[in-house]
Amino acid sequence: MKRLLCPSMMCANYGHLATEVRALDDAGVDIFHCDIMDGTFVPNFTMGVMDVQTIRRYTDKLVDCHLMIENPASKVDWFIDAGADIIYIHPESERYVVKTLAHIKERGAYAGIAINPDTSIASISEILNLCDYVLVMTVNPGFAGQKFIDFTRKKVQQLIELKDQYGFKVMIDGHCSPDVIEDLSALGADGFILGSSALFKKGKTYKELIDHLKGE
Ligand code: S6P
Ligand code: MG
Repeated sequence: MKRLLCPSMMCANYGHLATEVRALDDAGVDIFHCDIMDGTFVPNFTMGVMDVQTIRRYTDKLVDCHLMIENPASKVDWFIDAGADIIYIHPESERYVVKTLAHIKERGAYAGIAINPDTSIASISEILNLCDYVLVMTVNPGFAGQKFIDFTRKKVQQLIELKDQYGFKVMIDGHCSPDVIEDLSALGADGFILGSSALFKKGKTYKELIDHLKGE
């Protein structure tokens, strides 16, 4: 099964963002992953609307926005207008998740949820049928370069068992090293967010790294 490889753009070199986007696109990545934080839902600030606009300008590939913000309902339009194809919201931060996922789809984008390590599958079972993508956080959201939280592997496995019935893709975010990618890909995960563990500042070209990570 083809793996979806998704560079985490908060790890890119912002002094040369256009060059980075073009090089990653040429290397064969699938989805550009944009981490949007508000300093409240997670203790950090990273990318914003203008960064998404810039990335959109330099690639025709899919662009996702992972909204790590409180009350995302009032902000999803900003990111769809900026050119995002996929919007992930955290159900932990939104009171009316069903309504917001439906709105994302009405706007013509793909709807996704991102779930924290402490969010159970039982608590999201009602909304899985509205999701095109489920992004499983295998670290606590907020920062790149963290350690993989081992107990999240079981949740990945459970979601893989449900994905065909509901029709969503299982995406993994947090410490996706080459070993983690091999392991979870063999289980049936569809895609991986690539940050400091597999893609950036590795002393090799993006093409060399992506060719290897494709595992074909
Ligand atoms: C973290 C964020 C992620 C990171 C990515 C970094 O809150 O959602 O997308 O950017 O996980 O990858 P790594 O390999 O440095 O853990
Ligand atoms: Mg992310």
